[in-house]
Amino acid sequence: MNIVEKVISSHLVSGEMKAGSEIAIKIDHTLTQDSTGTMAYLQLEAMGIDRVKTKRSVAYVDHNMLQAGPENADDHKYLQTVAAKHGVWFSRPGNGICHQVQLERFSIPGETLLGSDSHTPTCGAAGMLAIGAGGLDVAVAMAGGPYYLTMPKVCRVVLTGRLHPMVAAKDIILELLRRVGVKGGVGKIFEYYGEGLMDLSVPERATIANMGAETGATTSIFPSDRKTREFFAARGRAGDWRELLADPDAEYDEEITIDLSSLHPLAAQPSSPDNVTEVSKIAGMQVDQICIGSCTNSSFCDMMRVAGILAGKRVAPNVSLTISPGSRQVLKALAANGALAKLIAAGARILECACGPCIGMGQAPATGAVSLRTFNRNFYGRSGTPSASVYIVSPETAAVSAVTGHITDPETWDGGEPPYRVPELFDIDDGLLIKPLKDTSKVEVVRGPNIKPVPKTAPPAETLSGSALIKLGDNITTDHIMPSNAKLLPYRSNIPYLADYCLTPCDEGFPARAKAAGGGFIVAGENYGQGSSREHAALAPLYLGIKAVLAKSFARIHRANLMNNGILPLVFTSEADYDAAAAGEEIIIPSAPEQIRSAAEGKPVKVTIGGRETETTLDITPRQRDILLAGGLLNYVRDGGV
Ligand code: MIC
Ligand code: SF4
Repeated sequence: MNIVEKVISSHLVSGEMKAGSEIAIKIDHTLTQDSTGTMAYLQLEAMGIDRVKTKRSVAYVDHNMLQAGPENADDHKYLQTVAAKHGVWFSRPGNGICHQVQLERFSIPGETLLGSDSHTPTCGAAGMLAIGAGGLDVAVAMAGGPYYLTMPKVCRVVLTGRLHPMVAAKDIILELLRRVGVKGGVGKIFEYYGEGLMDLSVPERATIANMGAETGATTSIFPSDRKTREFFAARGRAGDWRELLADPDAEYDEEITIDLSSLHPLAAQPSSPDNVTEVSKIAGMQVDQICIGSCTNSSFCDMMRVAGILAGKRVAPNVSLTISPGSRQVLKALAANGALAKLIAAGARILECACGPCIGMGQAPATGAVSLRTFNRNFYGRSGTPSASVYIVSPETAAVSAVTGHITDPETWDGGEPPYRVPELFDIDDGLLIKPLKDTSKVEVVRGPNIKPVPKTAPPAETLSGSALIKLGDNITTDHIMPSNAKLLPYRSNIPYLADYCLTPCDEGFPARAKAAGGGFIVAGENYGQGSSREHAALAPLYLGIKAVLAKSFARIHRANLMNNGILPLVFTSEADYDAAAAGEEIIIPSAPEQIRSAAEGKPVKVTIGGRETETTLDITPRQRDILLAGGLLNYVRDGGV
């Protein structure tokens, strides 16, 4: 068996491990973060569960950290108390970015993790099967339910050769993105293999597993080998390590080979992670801002390479450089070995261990600025400044460019690759992790005024009708559908407020039009809903009365989020039907419940668009049929479904 099959077969609850068929797996661990977590715990509470049933569930606070008003702190209080009430670990603000901390403290090779964040696959670096999902799916897993997914194809990524100095793990994943694009991983798991792995530490593998999410893949996974054992030992967790390798005769659905020695530093240009070019081709471009950090590149190794490059140098006068270490463990190690002092001396602006600028929580660049970031997404508007041009690069490229003031190929840097030493044993300090209580009977859940109830869903009406409220192109991200920035993130627990910003980066008038019409439909192109796991990108449309989205194709997590909230994800069967559809046209789906039933038997769903009879597909399993007929997953679970 390959690694994916080994983990799935040992967790299989139902279904057959055949690519394309529905399977359900047992979830050992869950994680939530604050911007998706409030909804997930409100949903868990609505299920009436006293205590989570997983081996370990952790609630992190890492996104909503600006606290410009009481809303963020209200959410933190709710999360801390609701976690305590339900036997969930709580990672306090300041402890670090969820994926970094989960990898360092809680990853276990061969076990499963479901997280309400699309970068949950980060723990695949340590041989976990780690999958991102909507908050409601995670709530169901916390309540002990299995996680349903389509058995993905397994694509083996063979890494041969060795990286040149100053070429980084980030360049490997950018190369994969250059080859497969932002939807090339849909329906797949990337399983890594090859001699090239021997030079990649777990944090470097984590950069790759993390950003595999940008291909649309279900997840990415690495073997648990000697390197993995070193990682666990250095974190005082040797006992959690176990070997996990593919069998020598393992089979794969697909294979991609990357010769590491052929790679040079790469950059994703605005505004898509797959718009990749060589750094040498854009070298010389003046830079205004450089941000180093995020769950992709904030490990101890990343920070040490940056500190080595910046040591004894000064940030160029035209550049504002921010650095956010990924966790308190990383920050303490940098403080102890003097690297932090070097970063400060070079003029870096040290930010707290959190997502920060990656999700537009502060550090929005100047109008029209060029911003170089070591993050994973450069979607339009995500930095908080729509006119800014955001490039995604490695920490090496970022640090070297911070000194020169313009985009610089680190292979031309005469200092070469700075050496650094990884501690044999990190300072283990879990002081900001609060363990679950045995007796939770005295815990009071605190709900500030910012915590609003989850919108209710209802079973579909006999006829669904309304107009096409908007027509969109390809690759619409969840950052378009439900933008997140310092002004909006505080309202993640307040759907009525957020709904007024739904799809506004595409069309300012959308929310008002949807409200005036009492709801309707969205028409979109390929890969609709790529990016984040935020359920809000389904909840806000639900609140605005959206009944179905008609698209050429959907991103995995968003498609599940739509169905979980009772919204139909219909797929055009012909290009011409999409081309012909126009905003404002009337859309009618007759006999909706009946058509949902027959869709589960493989029949097309008939839709009238502007008077034209059109066939769409709704590729659903019997369980998904029942979820849609119940008006969403919460109703389905409440009615006794699993
Ligand atoms: C992101 O990187 O887009 C986020 C913010 O972490 C999201 C979660 C969210 O929207 O809260 C994600 O990746 O799922
Ligand atoms: Fe946080 Fe950015 Fe990672 Fe999302 S991608 S979890 S916002 S650091």
